[in-house]
Amino acid sequence: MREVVAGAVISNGLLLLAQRSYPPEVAGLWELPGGKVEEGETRARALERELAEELGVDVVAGEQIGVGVPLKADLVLVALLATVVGGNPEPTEHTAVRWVGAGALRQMAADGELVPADAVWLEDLAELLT
Ligand code: DCM
Repeated sequence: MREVVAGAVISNGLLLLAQRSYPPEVAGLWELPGGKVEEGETRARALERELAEELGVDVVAGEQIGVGVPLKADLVLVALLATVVGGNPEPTEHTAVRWVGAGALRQMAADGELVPADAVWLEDLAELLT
């Protein structure tokens, strides 16, 4: 089973979202940024690496939030809390980033603006933001 790890990066009570640029089915939708866990890598290390690569930000990964979400038969998506310890997120692979509170996050979910897999975590995330 392979894993994709996504970061619930929270700073000053706001959650970091990144807008996908590909593939076409989800381009324009917003996600918790992350990527695939490589062989021999911990989830935490993978998240720290991915956020450095994709957003140029140093984070420390923490606890899992929410449930694992199956993406394919052999691929599961897991979210970890993360704290920024250096840098400001600047998208390199994403179209944009934004910081949202619970209200804006709920509105985006209601408007279908979140990547479907990530929308499963709405209540977990909203709770962390209130
Ligand atoms: N993915 C997702 N939600 C995230 C991060 C990733 O649903 N927060 C999915 C999209 C791809 C797979 O995980 O199917 C790998 O992500 P990427 O294309 O960013 O490497």
